[in-house]
Order: sequence, then C-alpha cells, then structure tokens
Amino acid sequence: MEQTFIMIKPDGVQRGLVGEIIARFEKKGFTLKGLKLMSVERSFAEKHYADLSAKPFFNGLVEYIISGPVVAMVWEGKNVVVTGRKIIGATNPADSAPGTIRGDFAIDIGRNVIHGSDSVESARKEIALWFPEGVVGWQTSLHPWIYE
Ligand code: FUP
Repeated sequence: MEQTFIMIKPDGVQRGLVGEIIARFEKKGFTLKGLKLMSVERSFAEKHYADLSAKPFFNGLVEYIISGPVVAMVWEGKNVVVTGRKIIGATNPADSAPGTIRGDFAIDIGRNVIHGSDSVESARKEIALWFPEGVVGWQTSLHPWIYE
C-alpha cells in the first residue's frame, strides 16, 4: 500500500493545529504508520529541502523549519500521495481552496503549516530520511469498510 510523508511545520504545532490535521487524515480513512514530535537541526532541514537549495527563499525556509518542533508522520492508503496533497491544498495559501488545510489555516506561503510528499519517489526518500528506524507494522481492521 502507498505511503506518504507528512510534516506539520512549526507554525502548525505552535498554533495547536496538530489534532485538527491528524483528524482530517484519519477521517478520510488513511492509516497512521509513524508519528513523532521532533526538533530538527539546520543540516537535516537542508537535506529535506535539498531540491530547493538554489531558491532565494531557501534560507528563510530552513530557518522556519528549525524554529520549533515539527510533527513528522507517515500515512498509508490508496493514492495517499496525491490525495494527501489535495487535503493539504496548494503550496501558496492564497491559491489553496477553502476546505483544504492550507486554505483553512494559512495565509502566507512561508507559513503554510504543513508539508506533504509530492510523488511516490519523494515519499520514499523522505520516509527514509525522517524515519530511519522504520515505521510501525500494523494494519487497521477497518479496511473492509474503507476499500471495496
Ligand atoms: P510544497 O511541495 O507544496 O511544499 O512546495 P515546494 O516544494 O515548492 O516548496 C516547499 C516550501 O517552500 C513551501 F511549502 C513553502 C516554501 N516556499 C516559499 O517560502 N516561497 C516560495 O516562493 C515557494 C515555496
């Protein structure tokens, strides 16, 4: 089953949005496979955002990610990468539809509350980076009520 990496950024944690965000993924029917609150160091944040290292906003982005604890999660389910991105909404909250996490809870692109992997391949890399210990091997008993 497909997995994605989801991170609640420091603003989401500080603003008390952790429960709300987890609830949205749970209620959709996705399965939580990994979850931890952690502070990351600069070099780790730079690794996570390595693809963006040439961008003018890179330093500010890294400062933001290391400014406080984040919640790192692995969620599992059919099409969870693409559907997770839909639940999250467009990168710039100005373009995120109401009903999405960013559309409902964010205003500025540099404080957009949450990260979600943009492809199955980046999910694989990000899960390996954030969960080197692996995730929890369990299956929900609700599958027959979620998948036909
Ligand atoms: P996303 O995949 O939606 O997280 O978007 P990107 O990988 O393109 O960008 C990663 C993060 O960089 C965004 F969540 C916010 C930040 N960013 C800016 O601060 N300014 C920009 O112009 C673009 C992205």
